[in-house]
Amino acid sequence: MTALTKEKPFYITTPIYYVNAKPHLGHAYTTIAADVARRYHAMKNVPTYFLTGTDEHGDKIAEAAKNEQMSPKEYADRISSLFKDLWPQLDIRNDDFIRTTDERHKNVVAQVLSNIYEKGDIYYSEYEGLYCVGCERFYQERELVDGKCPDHLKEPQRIKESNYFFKMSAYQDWLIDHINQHPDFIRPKQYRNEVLSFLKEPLEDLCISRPKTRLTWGITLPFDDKFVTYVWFDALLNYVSALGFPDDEKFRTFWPHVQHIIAKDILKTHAIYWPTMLKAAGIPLFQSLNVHGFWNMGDSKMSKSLGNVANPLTLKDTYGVDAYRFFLMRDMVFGLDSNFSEESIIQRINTDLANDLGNLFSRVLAMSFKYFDGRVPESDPHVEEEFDLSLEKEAMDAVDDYSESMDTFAFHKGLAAVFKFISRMNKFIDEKAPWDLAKDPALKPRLQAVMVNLLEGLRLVSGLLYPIMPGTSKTMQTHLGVDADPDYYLLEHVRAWKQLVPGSELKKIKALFPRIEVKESKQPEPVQVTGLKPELKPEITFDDFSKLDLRTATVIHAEAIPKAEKLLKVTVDMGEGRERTIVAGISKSYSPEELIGKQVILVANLKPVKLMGQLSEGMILAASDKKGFVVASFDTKVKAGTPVK
Ligand code: ME8
Repeated sequence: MTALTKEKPFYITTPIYYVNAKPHLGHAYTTIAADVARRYHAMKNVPTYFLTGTDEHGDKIAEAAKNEQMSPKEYADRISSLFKDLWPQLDIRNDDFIRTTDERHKNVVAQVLSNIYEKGDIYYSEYEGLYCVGCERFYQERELVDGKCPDHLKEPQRIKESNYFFKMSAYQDWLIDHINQHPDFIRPKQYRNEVLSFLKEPLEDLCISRPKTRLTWGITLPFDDKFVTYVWFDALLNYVSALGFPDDEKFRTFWPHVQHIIAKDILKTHAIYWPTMLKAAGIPLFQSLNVHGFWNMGDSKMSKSLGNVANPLTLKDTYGVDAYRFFLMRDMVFGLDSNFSEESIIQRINTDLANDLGNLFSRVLAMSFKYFDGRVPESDPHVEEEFDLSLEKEAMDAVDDYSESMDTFAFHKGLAAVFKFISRMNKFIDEKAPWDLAKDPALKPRLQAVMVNLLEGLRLVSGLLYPIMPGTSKTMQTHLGVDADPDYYLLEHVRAWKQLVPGSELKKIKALFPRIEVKESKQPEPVQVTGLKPELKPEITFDDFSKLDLRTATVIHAEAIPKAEKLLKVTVDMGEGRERTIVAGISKSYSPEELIGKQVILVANLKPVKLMGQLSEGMILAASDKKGFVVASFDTKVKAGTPVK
């Protein structure tokens, strides 16, 4: 057993969601991700705290309530409870649910505002600016796309009024330094770069009030009762008010370890407004802002204002809560956008859950019943060693890869590590052929060793899957005869090899995840490849070949090059913070969105050239036929920058 280093408490927050419409899959994703992170950290046996809630003040809510002919508070009560009641149904176990209309929150907002005002960082002035009601914030011209808010695709309103301002600009240089000195402050790194690049231009001060003549639905400013607090200045403070800032024990225990999860739509408010507010208020900064991409439906972001949303409850009812949680965590590369479709859920369930995991589980249990009467056999370590019958090394590698990924919110990678081990176990069965060993009584010690290793591997998998699929994890443990012991969910215990007690009883299972039958499956047309000339090029020596530096790389950005019909400008991550730009002639075969997140093989030492005015620093390998290109990739993800031989 490897002793784990002493870990610190863990405090995780989601954005508090606006109550102007019902929850959809995007909200479910963030909140499930926070739940997964919370459960994973609980496995390290540290105190954890998980906060979510609703954001209830401001123009947007006042408008929505008016449309429903309700008072803002009645309206907020109704929608807030939809969020609050949804989470337990998705097996989300938050410790607290904050509402910005809670007295405890309003008091903290007033207190922090007074502190900053007394310090001299809030002043009164006239302002004219462009305001997006959807985002509840003023936009600078340079942030608009074709004069419109990039998220809501609407022109902002021009508003001119006297208001209170927070001297955000005074903290610009300090913020840039802080981000530079703390590489994990904003992650993944493309968002850190985005914020740093935004901060290259001068920051404006932040308008933090709304006159009551225009809006009354908000927290009254403690130093001027003719104004309410700007909704973002109010909302961001939920992360401290919920812990009982400033004196509560909870605040002292958890605040120093806070991790925020958000999507990229609210990057600037969290990466710029929030740290400068904390600094001005004399509150220590958060540890990391963990930023994920958007779930898209069709070509655009799934959003309540666009109306193209997927209902998390319907999906959960159709596919089951664990399969739904698994799909969300496995399919989205944390940080990048993902396209949602029901076909992709079905594919994940059938491939990963029914085939790879489910079949393995029922196969191993069925064999245990057939050969050992449904009991865990004993295994002789010498036999394991002599005949190479141990899975321990692969299991430990899986735990290490899983932990490294889960620690940095790369849930998709954590799951990929578990499923790599699952395929290893499936291969192990085929290689060791227990059915052959069972034919010869002299080979019984080997059969025992094989089965113990498989059962042990499944116990380990059941533990690693707990944060993502708590129900499945429990079902697996019940069938492996170990569910009574809460220790089985401690990472240290999960990692310890050979925990199953010989002689203990197993339970049969039909199917952990039944396959989903798709009635109309459209088979793709077979590709007709004609006119290919398979002429081989002249021979080269091994030395010639070894001059090539081939590396794995992950596509992090791709865009069309104007006026270049076939070219895409592709930015790849080569690991260890190295990025390259490649101009690739594959735009007829791939859209930029399809490429993002793909792992490719890069000729990394090709002399850079300029193509259509763009520097291309390498080449991406692809198969080419009459129909176009298919980019070469791997069946399992490998670390970016790994040499390809
Ligand atoms: O912005 N894909 O609330 P909000 C992925 N009240 N995640 C999505 C998503 C999508 N298509 N759509 C929404 C607010 N989300 C403020 C926050 S915090 C102090 C105040 C998720 O209801 C994602 O987490 O618009 C995103 O950041 C959040 O919902 C926005 O929720």
